[in-house]
Amino acid sequence: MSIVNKAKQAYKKLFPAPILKDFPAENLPWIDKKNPDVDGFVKQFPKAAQLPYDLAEKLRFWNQNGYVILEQIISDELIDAYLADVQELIEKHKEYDINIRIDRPEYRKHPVMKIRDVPREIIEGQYIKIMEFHNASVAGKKLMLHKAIVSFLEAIFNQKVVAMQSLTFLYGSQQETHQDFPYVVPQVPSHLAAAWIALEDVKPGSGELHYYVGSHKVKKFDWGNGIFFNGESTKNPTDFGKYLSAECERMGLERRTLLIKKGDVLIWHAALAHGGEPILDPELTRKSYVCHYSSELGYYRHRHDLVNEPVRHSMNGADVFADPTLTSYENSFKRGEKVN
Ligand SMILES: O=C(O)CCC(=O)C(=O)O
Repeated sequence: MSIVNKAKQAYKKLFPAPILKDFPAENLPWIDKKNPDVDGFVKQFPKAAQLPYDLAEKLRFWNQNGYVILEQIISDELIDAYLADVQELIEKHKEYDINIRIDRPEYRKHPVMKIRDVPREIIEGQYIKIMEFHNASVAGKKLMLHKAIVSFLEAIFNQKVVAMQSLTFLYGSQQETHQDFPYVVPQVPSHLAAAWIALEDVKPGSGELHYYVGSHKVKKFDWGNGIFFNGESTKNPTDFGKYLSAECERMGLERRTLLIKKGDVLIWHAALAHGGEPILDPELTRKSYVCHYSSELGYYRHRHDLVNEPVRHSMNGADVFADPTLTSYENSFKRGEKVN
C-alpha cells in the first residue's frame, strides 16, 4: 500500500466520517425543502422566460414526482452527429484508450476496460456502457450541456451546473432497480441529478428504463454503514434493489416504463428509484446517453485530480471538466462543431 493510502486510512481511523441516514439538511436544494416557493423562485430566475417549457409547472412536478420529461428539445442533427461519433469510435476502437464498462460474467474481474482491448462484437453487444465519451466528442458535450437541460438543473440547484460524467448505451442496461446517490457521490451528495437523452425512439421490448413515480421521497436504504455504497458496506446492490422495490410497492408508488422519442429527455432526481427492464427482443437497440450533474458547490475538482483547478469547458452557463488523464482526445471528434 502506498504511503498516501496508508495516511488516508490512518486519518479515517482517527476521524471517521459521520454515518449519514439521509442527505444533510443544511445544503439540500431549495426545491427539496418543505413547501418550496416555486412561483417566487421562477419570478427571479432570468432564464425562465426563454425556455421551451413552463418552468414553474416542471418544478412542481419534479418536487412531487422526482423527475420531469422535456419533450422534443434536442435536434436530430445534434443526435445524429453524436451517433456518428460513437460509430467512428467503435470502428476505430483499436486507436482509443477510452474506457468501457462490460457487465458480462467473463469480465467480472475487470469490468472496466480500454475500448482498444475489447473485441468489436463485444463492444456492439449488450451489457456495455461507453464511459465519458463527452470528453472526446464535441457533440457529446453539446448534448450534455444543452440549454434546456442545464437551465432546468440550474433552477433545481439554484447554482451553476457542473456535469460530472456520461454513459452511452446501445442496448438497454437491464440494471437492477437502484438510486444513483449511493454510487455517484459529489462533495454535496444531494446536489446530484441525471439526464437520460433518447438517441432514438424507445421501442417496447428493448429493455426500457423503469422508474417509480415519487420514489425520491422513500426512506433511504442503510448499507450497514450509512447511505453510500463503498468498501465498508455490509449490504450489496441486490439487497438495495429488493429494498427499493418492496418499499415502493408498500407505498403504492406507480412503476412506469420510459417510452420516449428521439430528442426527448428524462431528468431524474438523485434519489429516484429506477432500473432497466429485461430485453425481450434482442434485435432491438435502445440508444441512449445518460449524464450525471452536480452544482459548482457539489463538484469543484475532477475526480481524477483532486488537487489542481480543473480545465473547464463551458456552454449555456454550465461547465464540464476536461479529463486530466486523457487530454489528447479532448474534443477530437469534431462533428458537433457545426450543429446545435
Ligand atoms: O438506461 C438504463 O437502463 C439505466 C441507466 C441508469 O440506471 C443509470 O445510468 O444510472
